[in-house]
Amino acid sequence: GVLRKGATGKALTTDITSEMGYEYLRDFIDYGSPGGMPNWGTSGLLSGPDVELMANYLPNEPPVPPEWGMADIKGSWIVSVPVDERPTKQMNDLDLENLFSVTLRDTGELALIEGDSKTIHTIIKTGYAVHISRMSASGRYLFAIGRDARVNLIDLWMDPPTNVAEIKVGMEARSVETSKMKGWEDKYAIAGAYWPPQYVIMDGDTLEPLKVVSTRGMTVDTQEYHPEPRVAAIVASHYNPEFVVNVKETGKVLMVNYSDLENLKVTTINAERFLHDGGFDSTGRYFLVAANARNTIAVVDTKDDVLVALIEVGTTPHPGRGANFVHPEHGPVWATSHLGDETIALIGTDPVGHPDQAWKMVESIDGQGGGSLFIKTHPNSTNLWVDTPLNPEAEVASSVAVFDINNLGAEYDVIPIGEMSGISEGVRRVVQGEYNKDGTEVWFSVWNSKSQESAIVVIDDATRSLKAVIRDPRLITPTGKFNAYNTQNDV
Ligand code: DHE
Repeated sequence: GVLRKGATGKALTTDITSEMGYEYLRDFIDYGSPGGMPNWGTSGLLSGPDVELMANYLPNEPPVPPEWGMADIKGSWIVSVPVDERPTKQMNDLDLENLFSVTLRDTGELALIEGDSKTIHTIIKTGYAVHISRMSASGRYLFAIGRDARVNLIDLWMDPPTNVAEIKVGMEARSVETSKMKGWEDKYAIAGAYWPPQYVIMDGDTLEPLKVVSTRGMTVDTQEYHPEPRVAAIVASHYNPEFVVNVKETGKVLMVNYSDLENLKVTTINAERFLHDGGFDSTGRYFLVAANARNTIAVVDTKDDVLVALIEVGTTPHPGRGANFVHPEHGPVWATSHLGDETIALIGTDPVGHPDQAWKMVESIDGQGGGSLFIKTHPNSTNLWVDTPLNPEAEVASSVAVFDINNLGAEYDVIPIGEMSGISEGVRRVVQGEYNKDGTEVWFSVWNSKSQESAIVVIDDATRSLKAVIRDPRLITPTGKFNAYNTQNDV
């Protein structure tokens, strides 16, 4: 956080950094750590002088950034294409369901890539170091959030798809979502900010800011005040007109009911500190979120709005949205990999059919190593793909492990995605598998630094063999890929 109080990583307040000293800080930034800190220097992401500058900066007191209230939020709001000037039907011939929105992190852009032809259709300017994309419930609108807290609203019906509104909900942010409850489709959007620690509810088709709510408050365990409880993952409930807002430093899950914004009802569920990312179980009722620095997965019932369980897993779980599949012995499970160790934890998610396994870690299997960020499968697949982009070993960072979900005890295959890309320069971190709509292909980013070439490698899921490589000079630092249908339907 901006106050450097620590969450996934340790605190970097000046009492600690001055004790560590310049050389320690420099080497740590240079080489990274097995706990998940990237090797910024040796990977070439930061130059030598940049690393030295950062090591010199850290013993200085962090400046407290300004607040960003409704007047600032409203002042940043632009509707470039008003609703009545937008098309009333899809004007392009894109297969919108199999479209991929790809984060081009370091250029602050999205590439819209056609799933079938695998060509870049449009590049769209977004916020700084754009982070995630989310689809509206109808599938018409695409929302993106930049690390500078800029939300972009893109109308996929326009030819070409175009930014129709934008707004800045804070100074720094990571999450955006739209209302998905039946009867409320496309009505509202929400974005969560890291700084100031707050969330903002907006009109779904204009981004007009309607409500801003601070998340500052007491931690869940020691019940002490925290000045910077950042908003991490946000998902939309399918059971109630609510957003599920995960507050990192206080460890609370806020069920924010959007049916009456004037008399806002928020159910606060006490979970565990350092909530970060997570996803639904296969039924869409339970949300499983990693309290990563507590090695715990919290399970929230989004129908009854209660905490179901806190489950201890491996070191620093990082599921992305996690992976749901039916385990041959334990029934439906949800899986996460870890930043801090090589394990993959499987959690039973079927309290009715498999009550003995429900909300327990039923199995832990070993993958290639730590530094994993994302795990993926698809209802039509029997493969479980596990990336390891932050592993300090270049070979592990540039390949993925794939398991047969019907025989998890068998040795996994290692697929050298970085090598398959045909690119020879850089660390070639392989990050975030994402399926196409029908679950026959899985797409991986080969993520190099801004000045080097990157690519997307498409694997045929059934044969685990190379299907296509997308190389294009515009594909600069591709990271997250969001298939429109899968994102819209929480697949
Ligand atoms: Fe992410 C999701 C925060 C660094 C790629 N990332 C998320 C979410 C949060 C988050 C809170 C969940 C959003 C949601 O569901 O609403 N990410 C952070 C950070 O705080 C962190 C650790 C540090 C930072 O400085 O931002 C961070 N993230 C990264 C990266 O470096 C990654 C690998 C590359 C990039 O593009 O920046 C990265 N994060 C992603 C992706 C998702 C994500 C691809 C969505 C995964 C999905 O399948 O839904």
